[in-house]
Amino acid sequence: MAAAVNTPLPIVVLISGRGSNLQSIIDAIAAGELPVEIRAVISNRPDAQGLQRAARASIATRVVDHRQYPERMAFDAALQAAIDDYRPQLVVLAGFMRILTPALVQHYRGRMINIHPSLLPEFPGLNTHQRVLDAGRKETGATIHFVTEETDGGPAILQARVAVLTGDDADSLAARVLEQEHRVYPVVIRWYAEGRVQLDPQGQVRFDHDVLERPLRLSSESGAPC
Ligand code: NHR
Ligand code: GAR
Repeated sequence: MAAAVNTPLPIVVLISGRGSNLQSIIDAIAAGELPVEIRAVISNRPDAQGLQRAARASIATRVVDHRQYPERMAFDAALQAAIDDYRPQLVVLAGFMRILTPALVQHYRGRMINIHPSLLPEFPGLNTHQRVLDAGRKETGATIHFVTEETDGGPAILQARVAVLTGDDADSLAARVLEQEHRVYPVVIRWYAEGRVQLDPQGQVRFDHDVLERPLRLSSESGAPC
């Protein structure tokens, strides 16, 4: 029992680009704040900057280039085989930009999470910050959720809120939301590693065994869930 508690949770991180969320996870592990081991970072783009971040941290990297696969099913089969080579207990989507097929999603049911830069269920999909601005919203944020067949529609674990300011453009808004992403993603991954967050058989999120009626937030003062 004691040994199991001290064993870091093996994870695989999927990226498509810059990898700043990946970096926040790497940094939290290095700081001793996150009891996980990144077994591999897998990108669908060979030029993703996050691959260099992984290499710098001596983490294994793989590329499964979606352009080499004529169909989504074939890409996802190759991706799933690559992930399973590392036997992760959790798969973390961090700026991963390809919609995943039901077969892959079902294979990792309850073991795959994503961070999306809006307050879901509002503004799923791409180009979120510009759409938030065009809609005249005063508030936006980020949502961490379990991945299901419905893109950006899986049950939410935690949301971080960000005010939209006068004069914001998509870039300034994205930067402030990203700061919050870097703060909250390592915390939720830690909860998962500690067994505090689970997807139950009914498809509901449980936190410390209780069903979540709404997504958690993090108190900005104490960092405690609320
Ligand atoms: N897959 C499933 N099944 N469910 C989710 O919740 C998923 C998912 C795959 C990715 C991330 C998501 C986001 O946070 C994510 C969640 C890409 C697209 C998209 O339209 C939409 C949502 C997300 C990621 N991608 C285009 C596609 O045709 C390609 C875009 C590109 O390659 O640049 O796959 O926003
Ligand atoms: C993040 O803001 C993430 O929420 C978003 O892309 C950015 C990736 O940044 N994800 C999506 O839009 C998924 N479709 P990063 O590569 O620096 O972590």
